[in-house]
Amino acid sequence: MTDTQITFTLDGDTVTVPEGTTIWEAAHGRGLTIPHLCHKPAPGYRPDGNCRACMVEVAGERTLVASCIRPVAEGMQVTTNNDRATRARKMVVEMLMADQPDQPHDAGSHLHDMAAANGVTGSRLPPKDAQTVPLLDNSHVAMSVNLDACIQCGLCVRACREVQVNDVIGMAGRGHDAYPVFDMDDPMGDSSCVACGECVQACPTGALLPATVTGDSTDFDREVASICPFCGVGCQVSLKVKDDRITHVEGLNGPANEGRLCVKGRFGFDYIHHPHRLTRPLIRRDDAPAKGLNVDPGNWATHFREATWDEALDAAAAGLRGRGVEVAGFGSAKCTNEEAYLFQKLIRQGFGHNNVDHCTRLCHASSVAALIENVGSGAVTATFNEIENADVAIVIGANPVENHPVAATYFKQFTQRGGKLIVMDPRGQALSRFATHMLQFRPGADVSLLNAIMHVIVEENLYDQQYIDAYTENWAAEKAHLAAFTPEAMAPVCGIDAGTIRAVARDFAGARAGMIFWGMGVSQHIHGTDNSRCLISLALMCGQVGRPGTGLHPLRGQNNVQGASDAGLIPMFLPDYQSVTDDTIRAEFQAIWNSDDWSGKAGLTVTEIIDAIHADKIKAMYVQGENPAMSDPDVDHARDALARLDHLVVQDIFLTETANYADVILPASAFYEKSGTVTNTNRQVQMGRPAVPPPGEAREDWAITVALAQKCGLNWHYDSPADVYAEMARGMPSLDNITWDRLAAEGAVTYPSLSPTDPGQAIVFGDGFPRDGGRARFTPANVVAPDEAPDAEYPMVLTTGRQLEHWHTGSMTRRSRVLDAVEPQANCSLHPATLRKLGVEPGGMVTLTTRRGTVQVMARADRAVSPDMVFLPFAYVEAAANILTNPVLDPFGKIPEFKFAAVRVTAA
Ligand SMILES: Nc1nc2c(c(=O)[nH]1)N[C@H]1C(S)=C(S)[C@@H](COP(=O)(O)OP(=O)(O)OC[C@H]3O[C@@H](n4cnc5c(=O)[nH]c(N)nc54)[C@H](O)[C@@H]3O)O[C@H]1N2
Ligand SMILES: Nc1nc2c(c(=O)[nH]1)N[C@H]1C(S)=C(S)[C@@H](COP(=O)(O)OP(=O)(O)OC[C@H]3O[C@@H](n4cnc5c(=O)[nH]c(N)nc54)[C@H](O)[C@@H]3O)O[C@H]1N2
Ligand SMILES: [Mo]
Repeated sequence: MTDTQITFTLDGDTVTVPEGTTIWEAAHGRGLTIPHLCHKPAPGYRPDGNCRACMVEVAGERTLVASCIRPVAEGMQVTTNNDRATRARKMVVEMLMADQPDQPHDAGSHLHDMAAANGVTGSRLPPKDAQTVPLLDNSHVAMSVNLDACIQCGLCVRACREVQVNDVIGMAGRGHDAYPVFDMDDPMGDSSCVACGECVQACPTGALLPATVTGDSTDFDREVASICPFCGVGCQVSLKVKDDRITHVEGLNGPANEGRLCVKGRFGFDYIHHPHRLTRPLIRRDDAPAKGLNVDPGNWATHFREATWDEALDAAAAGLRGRGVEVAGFGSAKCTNEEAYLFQKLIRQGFGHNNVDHCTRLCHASSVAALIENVGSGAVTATFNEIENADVAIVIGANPVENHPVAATYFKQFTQRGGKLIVMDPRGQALSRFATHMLQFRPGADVSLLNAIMHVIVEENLYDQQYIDAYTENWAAEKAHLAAFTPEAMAPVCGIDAGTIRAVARDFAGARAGMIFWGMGVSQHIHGTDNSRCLISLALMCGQVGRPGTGLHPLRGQNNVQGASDAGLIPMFLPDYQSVTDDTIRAEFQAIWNSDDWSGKAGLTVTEIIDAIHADKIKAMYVQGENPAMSDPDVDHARDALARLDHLVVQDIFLTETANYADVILPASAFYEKSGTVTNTNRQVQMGRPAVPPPGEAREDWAITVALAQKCGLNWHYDSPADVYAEMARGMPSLDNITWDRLAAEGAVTYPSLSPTDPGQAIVFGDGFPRDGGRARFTPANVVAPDEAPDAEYPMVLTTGRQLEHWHTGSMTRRSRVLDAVEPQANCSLHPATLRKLGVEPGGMVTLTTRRGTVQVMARADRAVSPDMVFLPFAYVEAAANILTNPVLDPFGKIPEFKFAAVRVTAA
């Protein structure tokens, strides 16, 4: 669309709209309902003009025109409401209705709405002949296929092919007999469908429906707009609620997701209704068995007894109050900004020190360390959606198709438009087939590969001298450092040939606009900070920061890990990464909190806290919405620490592995049961709203923390999350211009926002960096080998990570009906040749042994995994990956090396 305005007449009224607007859009904008079936006004579905349900009359034209594809023209006279146009539209709708089943699958479908709006009740036309294709297919756990309601509009094909770029659905047959098929006409449940449900959301008739909808998708009591509680993409969702239960979910047009969702967001919501939900506070029984991983979450009465809130809070506080440095806290990236803020404030103000951390330590801590060091800010420099304006993008150590699936749809669309995608991962992955270059290099060899790429950029003079001069420092040192890293010297180290390294260097440096996305494969190493330093240097030397289509984007993991970090849930930082060691800054927070001073020494990190428990320095803990008994490295060591504590308070929605060790368990509300703000990977602060009440006596996390603080002797008073937000924003310049009321009204604002009406800056640092002198820095990095080299005893490499359907420690997703049905069993992946050597059939059991421990797990054959590696997801308690992982830390980010351990694999 352009700035040029067009004036025309619509049903006699003079209307002015931007050039390029269609008649349908102009009419829609004025509240007129013209039927439309082949497109959706939500983004992503351009009109096709094929359904003819939107015909209108244009003066001077012989035939009626399809309003959805006809742009308005200056002076055009459009009539939508005369007899001829109305009759034509009604006829189309009537013909479609004639073929609909007598018992509609979805009486609330868009087609039925359109029929009602056009006064079509029955149809005078004969129904079409009996179908030759199988009409009903309930082979999928999440969706039903009802082809007797299909009108061949093709929206499902476009949903699958163009929006999600999955290419599972196609059309078979011709004309009136066309019908959608999955893969090679397989039952949907047997096809390669990943169950994003985009087709269901697009289908206008109920031919494709969520399995939970039977009869009428509008049969709900209310719709609530909120944010998906799973990953850092932060998709906006519409929750449909009946009898205080969520029945189904649709994507809303949020800034990050534009209507799209993935399988977890669309079908994984029902964990909140699981019978294992904690509904009353629990206190460990005096006669309980010794602490250990021995509680059945559905039958805990031998270990715990129910208590009133007052009794439980008294018990929780009794073990914490007055114990100062013996106390530590793990807050939650699954909770809201307000909840994270209160949690760190409680530890600091209540116990006088900074021993408070959360899962960011296990996640992007090293990336953040490198970003703060060299760019001056730990957040992304551009939203992932900016890939729309890029011509080259690197995805390194990240598997977004499974872990940020909605972001991945934008990455795939970028390649369809001709964007060059460079994937760097020791394991093949779903983005590989979209990649211009797929570099399947040696695990842990990132620095050698990246330095070699940068060496070529220097050698061939492909760097951006003007940008370097204007915006950076320490270039001379970086340039000199890179001289030794020739592609020829690095090829044997990283396993990628020199020619490919040169080609990749040329493609990235030659880009008009390039972006770099990275994940856990980069950060979870003892050299994680060095890995990120290289990525930052690579972007800087090519001037690929601060413009449309450029940027550094560590894909943040948890729904609110960005926000929890921003809110100060970090041992060295107060809110907004302001140093706890700075007396002036602490004084500012003392004023805001009306508090005494507390320690000016950085606190202990997640794994340091576990070690301090073993050293008897920390004796009591408050753990909110985090499951360290599964997520920490060398988890037997972590579990022993939890058992050793003399007081553990766990606040969760389920009786997790961590809660097995608790003295007091406080039942919290799940995300869809509370209000509060969360901040996604794009720096978009978004409003979460409660859809259903918490079960039983469960309470919102913020309210529990406030009550506990009061019992610990703090004079706290907050009536609502809005109160907390107002206080939090006082100490956080990043939230300038972003008030609670504004978020409530607008749903999302990106920080920084430069004025009360600025939607926020999608791209930052176009005119310098928030460091002294305004310049970003090059920090040279050397090759450091992974801590544990494979040897004769442990000859292979263990790498751990994630799968699409499961969330981390499984507490939520293994309690979701659909997700658990799709991926029910603990599994690992091995190359088929390795399985053959072991004499194990795919699906058979293997034993994995490292220096820390042993697990037995089912093995899948997967050619994406190289023959000397095994990939193990960490969601399954019965084969917990972290029994095996190496707890050794990166010295800067203090992140463990989850991505590399020497392992022995044997047939079980
Ligand atoms: N379905 C699902 N989605 C999630 C999560 C979940 O649990 N489940 N968790 C969320 C969270 S908190 C996070 S942090 C993100 C994580 O998202 P990702 O970063 O995508 O997560 P991982 O699967 O741990 O690892 C990513 C990739 O790193 C590769 N890798 C392994 N070793 C190396 C190496 O040495 N170098 C390089 N360059 N790559 C390597 C692996 O092969 C893998 O493909 O996902 C978020 N989204
Ligand atoms: N081997 C291995 N280990 C890893 C990783 C890896 O790649 N490999 N990745 C690491 C990374 S990146 C991360 S981020 C961590 C994640 O580690 P954790 O954060 O410990 O994992 P989650 O399972 O997400 O734990 C979240 C907890 O919050 C609870 N919860 C959910 N919603 C709410 C709520 O509204 N209120 C409260 N109070 N509780 C709630 C859930 O039930 C769950 O117990 O794991 C790390 N561990
Ligand atoms: Mo994470």
